[in-house]
Amino acid sequence: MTTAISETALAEAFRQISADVDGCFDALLAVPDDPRAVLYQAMRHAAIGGGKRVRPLLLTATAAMFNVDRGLAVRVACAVEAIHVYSLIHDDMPCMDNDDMRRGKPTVHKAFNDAVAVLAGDSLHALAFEILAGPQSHPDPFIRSELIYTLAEASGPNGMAGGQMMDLEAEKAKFDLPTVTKLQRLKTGALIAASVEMGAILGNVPVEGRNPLRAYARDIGLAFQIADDIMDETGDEAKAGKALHKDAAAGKETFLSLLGLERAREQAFFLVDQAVGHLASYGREADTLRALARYIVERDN
Ligand code: GRG
Repeated sequence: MTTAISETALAEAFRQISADVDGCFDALLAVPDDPRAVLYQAMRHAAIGGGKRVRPLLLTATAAMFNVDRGLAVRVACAVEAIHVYSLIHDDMPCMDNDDMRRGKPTVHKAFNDAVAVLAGDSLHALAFEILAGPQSHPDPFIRSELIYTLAEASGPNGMAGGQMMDLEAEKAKFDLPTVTKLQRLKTGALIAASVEMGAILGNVPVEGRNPLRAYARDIGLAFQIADDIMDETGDEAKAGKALHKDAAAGKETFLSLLGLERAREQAFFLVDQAVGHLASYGREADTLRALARYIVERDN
C-alpha cells in the first residue's frame, strides 16, 4: 500500500528545491558591470527568494522517479520556473492585472518601471529556452529538443499565453463552466502539465508510457486553480503576499462563482483523489507526487 511522504519530508523537499532554484538563478543571473545591470537586478528581484517552487518540485520529483541526475533536473526545472516568473512579471503590469505586490514584495514594474518589467519578462522567457538548448541540460540533443518543444507549446497560444488571452476576454463575457475550465487548463494547467512531462522526458519515459503521469498532471492543474480561486475568496492577503478578490472585482466568472464554495472544494478534493489514483501503477517512487497533489489543495498561499 503506497501513501505519500510525510508533511515534514514534503516541507524539506520544498526547502531543498527552493535553495537549488535560487542557486541556479544566482549563477545564471550574475549582474554585469555595464548598463544592463538594472535588467539583471530586475530579473533577480523576480526570480530569486520567493515563490513556492511548485513547478520545479513537480519536475524534479517526476525525474527522480526515473533516477535522473538531480543537477540536470534542477537546471531544467529552472527553465520552467523562468517561464513562470516571466508570466508573473507581465501579468502584474498595469496593462494586465495591475498589481503592486507579488510574493510579498513590490512587483517588478513598481520596484523598477514598466519598460524594465517588459524587458525582464522577455529576458526570462528567452533564458528558459537558452537553458534548455544548452548541452548542460542534457547530453542528448533529441531530449533537449523534446524539452524545448514541450515548454514552448505550454507557454504559447496553445498554453499559458492563450489562457491569459481568454482571461482578458473573461472581463467582457460571462463564461460558462466548460469555457472557464478550458481557460484554466491553458493559463495555469499547461505549465503544471509541462513540468511533469519534462520530468518524464528527462527520465526517457516513452510517450506511450506517460499517460498515467499526464492524467495526474491534468487533474492537479485544475485542482491547483480551484484552490487558487478558493484562496482568492477566503484567503489571507498577508499570507498570499498579493492582493485578493481581483477576479470578482473584475466581474470574471471563476470556479467559485460558478460552483459555489462547497462544490468547488468537493471538486478540488475529487480531482486530487483521481490524480493520486492515476499513480496506482507506481510504488514508493511516486510518493512525492502523491504528497504534492494533497498539498496543492491544502496549501494556504
Ligand atoms: C502574462 C503570458 C502571461 C501569462 C500570465 C501565470 C499567469 C498567466 C498569471 C498569474 C496570475 C494568477 C494568479 C494566475 C492563477 C494561478 C497562478 C499561476 C498562480 C501563481 O502561481 P503560484 O501560486 O505562484 O505557483 P508562486 O509565486 O508560488 O510561484
